[in-house]
Amino acid sequence: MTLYQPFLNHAIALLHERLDLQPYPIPAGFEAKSALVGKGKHQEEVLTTSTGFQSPKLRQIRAAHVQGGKSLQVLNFVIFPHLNYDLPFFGADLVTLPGGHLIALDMQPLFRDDPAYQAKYTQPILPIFETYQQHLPWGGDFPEEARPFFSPAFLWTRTQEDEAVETHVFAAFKDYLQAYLNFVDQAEPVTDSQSLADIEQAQLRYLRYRAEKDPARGMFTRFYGTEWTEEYIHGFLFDLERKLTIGYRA
Ligand code: DBV
Repeated sequence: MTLYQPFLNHAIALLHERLDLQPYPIPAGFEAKSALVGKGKHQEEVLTTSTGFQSPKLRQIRAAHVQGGKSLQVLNFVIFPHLNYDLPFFGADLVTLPGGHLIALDMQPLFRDDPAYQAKYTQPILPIFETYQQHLPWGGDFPEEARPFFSPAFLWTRTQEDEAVETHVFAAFKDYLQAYLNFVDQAEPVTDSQSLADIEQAQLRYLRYRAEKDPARGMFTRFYGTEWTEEYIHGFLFDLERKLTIGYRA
C-alpha cells in the first residue's frame, strides 16, 4: 500500500457513510493515466488515478492520486461546494518528492477577512489545528499571492519522516474531514441574490488561481504531455468555469 492510499480509502469510506453520495463524471481518458519515467534501472511507472463524487450540497469531491514509487507520491483532494452554500473548500495537498514530504491541509475560506465568516468556519477548527500543529514544523514560505486562499487553520508542514505522515498527518486529515462534514450537515442554502453573486465570485477567484498556478503542472506535463495536462486541469481538477459555460447553476 502506498503512502496516501489509506488517506484516500478513509475519505471514500467516510463520505459514503455521511453523505448521499453519487459519482461525479470523469472525462474519458482521465480515470487513469500512466507513463514510464526515467532510464534504465531508474525507470518507474508513474500512475495517476482520479476519483470523483458529488452530493446534494457538494458540487464536486475529487481526488488525484499520483503513484510513482517511494519518492513520488501525491494525493490532491479537494471538495467544491455547490454555489448556493457559503461552505469553505476542503483542500488537501499531500506531496512526497525526493526531498521529503510537503503537506497542506485546510478548509479554504470563501471570505478570508470577514469576521463573521471566520467565526463560523475557522474558529471551530482552531482546536484541531493546534492539536496537530505542535507536532509538525511550519512548512516555511509559500507564494504570497496564495495567502488569501488559506485560513488561519492552515496546517502546512515539510518533513522527512514517513512516520509523521502516517500518524499526525493522517489523524489531522481524518479530523479535518469529519469537521468539514459537520459543517456540511449544518449548511443551509443561500437564497439572497447578492450573497449568491459573492459566492460565485469567490469560487471563481479560487478556482482560477488554482488552475493557473497548479504546482503540479510541470510534473504532469513532463510525464503526460501538454495536451493531456491542460485538459486534466481545466476539464477535471478545476472545472467550474467549464461547467458554468455549459449551463451549470446551483
Ligand atoms: N497540487 C495541486 C494538484 C496537484 C498538486 C492538483 C495533482 O493543486 C501537487 C497534483 N503541490 C503538488 C506538487 C507540489 C505541490 C506544492 C507536485 C510540489 C511542486 C514542486 O515542488 O515542484 C498547496 N502545494 C505545493 C505548494 C503549496 C501547495 C503552497 C508549494 C508551492 C511552491 O512552493 O510554489 N494547495 C496548494 C496551493 C493551494 C492549495 C498552492 C492554493 C490555494 O490549496
